[in-house]
Amino acid sequence: MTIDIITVVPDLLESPFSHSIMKRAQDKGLLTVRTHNLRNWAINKHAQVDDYPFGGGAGMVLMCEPLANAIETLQQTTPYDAIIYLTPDGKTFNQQTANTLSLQENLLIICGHYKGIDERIREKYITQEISIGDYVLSGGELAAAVLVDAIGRLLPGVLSDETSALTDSFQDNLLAPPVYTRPADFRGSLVPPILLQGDPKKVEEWRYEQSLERTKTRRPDLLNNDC
Ligand code: 6GU
Repeated sequence: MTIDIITVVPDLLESPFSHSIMKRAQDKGLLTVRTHNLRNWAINKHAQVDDYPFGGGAGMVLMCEPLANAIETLQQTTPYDAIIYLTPDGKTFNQQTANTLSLQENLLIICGHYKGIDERIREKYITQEISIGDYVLSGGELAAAVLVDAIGRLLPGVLSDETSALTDSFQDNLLAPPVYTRPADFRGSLVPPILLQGDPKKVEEWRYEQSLERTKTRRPDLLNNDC
């Protein structure tokens, strides 16, 4: 899968994909992440990509021309399955959306900044608008890192069997059960004995019960929810 990201702060997106699972996904050739600096398509020698909002008010707006040119340039070499704009007024991101997007071949992500992007770009190019939650970030870059991570780890071959995404919280609308590692006795605090007894079926049952219990108490909304 290839994910292209258009941003005014490409530096912000350097580290998140350079470590751990995202790095491995790229090293294995399963995921390609390319960031593109919107200023490469600036309208003048001042590297201008934003301007004051018509009608007045605080903040700047990313202009049509640089974004249109950036998107159209990238489209010349990559047929995008989705062009995603990251914005607090988009649809809230969840595991279901991550699953669906992980089945695509080529994604283009647009990071907004300041007050956002000119509405005409949204109307003309954007196929999907996504928010990562009900709070406001200063730009879409951190949201892009969240999306790429959540999607990238789902690509076949990225996770090993042991870390399989199939047992993730939310993959079955249940929160993950508690986990323990050595020592079995930490300052008198003991690991649940069933985990030490070596009966995989019992362990599986216990984990399921714990998941259910945890979901009931912490996130009852997930239990009657088919998304
Ligand atoms: Cl996608 N962008 C910004 N700027 N703020 C957000 C967001 C996105 N999702 C939640 N807050």
